[in-house]
Amino acid sequence: MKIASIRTTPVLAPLPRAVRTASGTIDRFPLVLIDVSTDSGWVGRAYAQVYLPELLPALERAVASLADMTIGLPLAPRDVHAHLLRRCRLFGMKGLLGVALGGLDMALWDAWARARGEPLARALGAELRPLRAYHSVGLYDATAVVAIAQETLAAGFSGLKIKVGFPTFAEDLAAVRAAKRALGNSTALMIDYNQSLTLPEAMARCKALDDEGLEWIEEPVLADDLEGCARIAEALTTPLQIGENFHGPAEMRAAIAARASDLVMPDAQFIHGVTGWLEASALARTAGLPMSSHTFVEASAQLLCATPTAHWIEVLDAAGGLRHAPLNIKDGMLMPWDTPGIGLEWREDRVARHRV
Ligand code: SMN
Ligand code: MG
Repeated sequence: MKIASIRTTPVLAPLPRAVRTASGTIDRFPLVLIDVSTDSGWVGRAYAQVYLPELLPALERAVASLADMTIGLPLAPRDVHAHLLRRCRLFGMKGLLGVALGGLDMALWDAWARARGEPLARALGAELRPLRAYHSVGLYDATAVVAIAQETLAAGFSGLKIKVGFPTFAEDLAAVRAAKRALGNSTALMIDYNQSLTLPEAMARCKALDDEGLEWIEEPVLADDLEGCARIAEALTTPLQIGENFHGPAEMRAAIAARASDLVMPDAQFIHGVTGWLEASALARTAGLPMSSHTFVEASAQLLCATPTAHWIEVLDAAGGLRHAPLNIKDGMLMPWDTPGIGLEWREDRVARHRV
């Protein structure tokens, strides 16, 4: 079976509500939908995402350019991945190109699993199982966060992650305490600074939050300041979480070597797709690090089933407004879909409406 053609569709996917972070707001999710067709008629679907609408054309071009290098190759996702890494060695595989590789890789594995008639997890040798799920939302002050926490409980999540990084620490603390009070003791609370603090400010704020019963503190400083991350992790009892900005498994290896965090949460596209995730999950296992996901809830659900140290699945449903199947969350857990591949089918009417 050979790769026959690859179609890219840029969209601005609607969200139930904007995601405000300390490092910018996402109103609609800029996605490139990727459809791989094979000469046997199997189709694979995935998407890549970029947080800025202005970068959507560049991401689409990056996906299409890599796709051009794969036409006519056998549908063997690991071999195609190795081929693309080799072709791009002189330039490197970071930023937009790495993200394009990640999206394309997911679409190829999707086609590969569909051709076997199995959900991706099962095709990778793992059984489907419920995954501990948390609701991931933006930045809310102490008043607004209460309604979000109540919604999280009603929707049956095991946890809630809120953004922090207000101008003052007092505002962060007030939001954390209000969320915690509304959630009660049996629902976890995580917080995410989205790299917004300097090292001294992060050290001060994180230490002051250390007794608030948080499940983790995420990205307090620049994600590539591995030494700064390690110093904060060392100073805290609360676990430090990073990983959404690991560009490929090699960056995760470097972070582990630097003891930059207690937990890891690679992003399925930034880590270079299914192939990169499998490498990353092996690194997490040998280092003994719990591994969670970042966005990409559909692919991540399948992948976490095959991840030895699987921890939490993030539910930030970037493509939910364009997709047929709803997410299945019950008793705090997300149940991965028992359908071939990753399980993405687009609602074509919605895709047409949100196409750029
Ligand atoms: C995040 C980053 C970018 C878009 C949405 C959410 C965030 C997360 O850092 O951890 O979900
Ligand atoms: Mg984050």
